[in-house]
Amino acid sequence: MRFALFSDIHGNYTGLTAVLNALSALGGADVLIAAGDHVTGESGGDDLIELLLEHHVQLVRGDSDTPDKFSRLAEQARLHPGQTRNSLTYYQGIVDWFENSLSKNTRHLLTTLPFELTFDVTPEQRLYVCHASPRAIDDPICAAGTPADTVRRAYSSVDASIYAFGHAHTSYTRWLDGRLYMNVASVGFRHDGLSHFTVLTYRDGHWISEQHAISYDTEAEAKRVLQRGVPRPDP
Ligand SMILES: [Mn+2]
Repeated sequence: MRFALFSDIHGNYTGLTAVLNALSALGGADVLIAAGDHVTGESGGDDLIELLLEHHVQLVRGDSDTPDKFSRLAEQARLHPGQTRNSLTYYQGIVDWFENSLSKNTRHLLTTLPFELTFDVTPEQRLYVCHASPRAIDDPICAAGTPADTVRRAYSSVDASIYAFGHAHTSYTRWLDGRLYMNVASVGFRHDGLSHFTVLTYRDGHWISEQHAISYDTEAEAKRVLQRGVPRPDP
């Protein structure tokens, strides 16, 4: 059984295309999973969701897939100018982008995505996938340096052999108490011109994990972002 996992595409249509091509060159996978934050940031909208569905990618919901987070941040930026990471213009721009640039169908699909997926590969081997952790869609514990006890607590409500997530845009694998924790991000919102994805294979009683980083045409993506007028975060 072979899984392909990636996360935090954040609208990077060009990066996603490169990932799908690279995956196909590697022989494909039985199950493809995108672990949330599919849109916002780079060029893709309806077209990106269509591409994912065409490739039968199973989707998990991320904290950037619906406008509520951006509405909240816009409110904070309005009340406390200069104290948020980005300006009110950016946050309000993203709220408007959801309304004006995505079809009703795409918005509906994004708001009804599951928060988690579970795959029982054997009676003993369960793969669990969510955007950040089972306790919060934006749990800030997904980076590699998180203390072991914090990680244990964050995922303790779910019993699995492998936990896959994204949210922090750095891929890694980590063994803890005989369980594997994997960050499978990110395809988009990067500064190194690379898109990351993970191939996870269960064969003859063993898991094999491969994490890939591949280049994509950053200029083509930047051009698409400009052409479409997608709001960009402040530098
Ligand atoms: Mn996120």
